[in-house]
Amino acid sequence: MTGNRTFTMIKPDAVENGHIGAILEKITAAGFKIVAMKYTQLSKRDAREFYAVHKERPFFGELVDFMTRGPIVAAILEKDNAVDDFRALIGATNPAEAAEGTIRRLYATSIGENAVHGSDSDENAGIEGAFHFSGREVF
Ligand code: FUP
Repeated sequence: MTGNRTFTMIKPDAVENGHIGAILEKITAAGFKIVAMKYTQLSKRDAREFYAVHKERPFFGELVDFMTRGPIVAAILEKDNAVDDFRALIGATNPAEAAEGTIRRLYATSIGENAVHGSDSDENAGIEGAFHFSGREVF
C-alpha cells in the first residue's frame, strides 16, 4: 500500500533565487494539497540530524553548510501515491540528469544545490514530517 503524504523542503538556493512561488505553483498544479507549511531556517544540529544517513559521505560538510546558509520552506504534501509522484515531479538528484519540466531541471543549479527535497519512502516521509512539524493536525 502506498501512502498519501510526503515531505518537502524548498532549499536555500531556490529561496535565494526567488523561486518559492514558482515551485509552489508547480506543486499545487500537479495535484498536491499543502497540509502544513513553514518558512524557517535549519540549525547545524538540525541539518546534521536530518541528513544523518549521509554522515559518512564526502559531501556531508558541504551539505550541512548549504542547508543552513539561509531560509527554507518546509511542507507536508498530500496526494494519492504522494512519495513516488513527488519524486517524479522534482526529477533526478543531479539536475543535469533530471527530466525536462521537472522542478530540479527548471530551478536547480547543481547536484549539491538542487532546489528541493522530496522524501524517498513513506517511512521517511513520516519521520521527516515529524522532524519539522509537531502537532495533532499533521500526523
Ligand atoms: P535525493 O533523495 O534526490 O534528495 O538525493 P540523496 O538523498 O541521494 O542526497 C541528498 C542530498 O545530498 C542531495 F539533495 C544533495 C546532496 N548530495 C550531494 O551533495 N552530492 C551527491 O553526490 C549526492 C547528494
